[in-house]
Amino acid sequence: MEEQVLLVERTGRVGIITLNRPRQLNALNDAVMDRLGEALLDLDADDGIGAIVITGGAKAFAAGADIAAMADWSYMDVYRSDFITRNWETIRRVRKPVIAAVAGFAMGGGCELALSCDIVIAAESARFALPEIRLAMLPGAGGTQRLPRAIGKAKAMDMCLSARQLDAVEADRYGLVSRVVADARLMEETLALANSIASYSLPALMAIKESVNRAYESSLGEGILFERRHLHARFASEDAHEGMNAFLEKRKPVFGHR
Ligand code: CO8
Repeated sequence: MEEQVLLVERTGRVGIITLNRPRQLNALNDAVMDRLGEALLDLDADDGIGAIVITGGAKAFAAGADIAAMADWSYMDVYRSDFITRNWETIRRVRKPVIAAVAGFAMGGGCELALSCDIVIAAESARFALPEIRLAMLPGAGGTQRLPRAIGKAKAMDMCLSARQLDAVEADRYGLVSRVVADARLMEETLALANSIASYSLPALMAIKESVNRAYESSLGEGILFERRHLHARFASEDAHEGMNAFLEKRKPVFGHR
């Protein structure tokens, strides 16, 4: 029987994707990353979904790219197949909020996957590292770019050059994660957050995600202009008028996600 390397479920307006290679500590091979990309795009296209959670197991969110799969590859193999760009980058096309729920090891590509998500909830057991230097490799799934943007150059250099592990408290202090929760409450807290986010107007969520991401890709002036145009566009949405009127009428808004 084919191994189910990824589990996908829907609960209310939340899609949950679980990495499921526990024996390999959820090492990320092509099968996993192809399936992850497909699952993300499916959930993104589903009108009944407002937020997506990616999680792993109790011991590992993901211990990185699958070293066993990569060990014999040549330069021409990875260049011609567009390794990483081909499937790992699919997450960048997702317009709905994506939350990583991380327990245990988030190493190498696992840490980079978490960094690609919009919000990271860490269990107390979470351990983050970019240990590629030990393999004479480099964090090549966005790690050298997203980590300094997340935690600054000094901390990022320390992690990338020394392979140092951060525990959840340190990761929280540096801004790598959004919140730290007890392991036993990881999914409960993550789903409460995801459900609350998914209850808001989807086009407004998408506009906010796009605007925050723009901060990384543009000058302040360009980013502010982008944000302002998105704000102006909110006035063309039914949900924004519903949200403001509901506030004034002291009732709960009913969003049609339009
Ligand atoms: N790839 C393949 N298999 C793995 C990986 C991995 N990344 N991590 C763990 N495994 C396997 C082990 O080989 C072992 O298998 P087996 O039982 O068959 O021997 C099983 O998972 C359990 O692992 P351990 O016995 O090592 O468990 P420990 O609790 O002793 O240690 C660690 C846990 C510390 C997480 C340890 O497994 C470890 O150091 N793993 C490797 C971490 C790592 O180096 N990650 C970075 C990989 S490179 C990467 O992610 C780069 C991505 C970006 C672009 C690609 C360019 C390289």
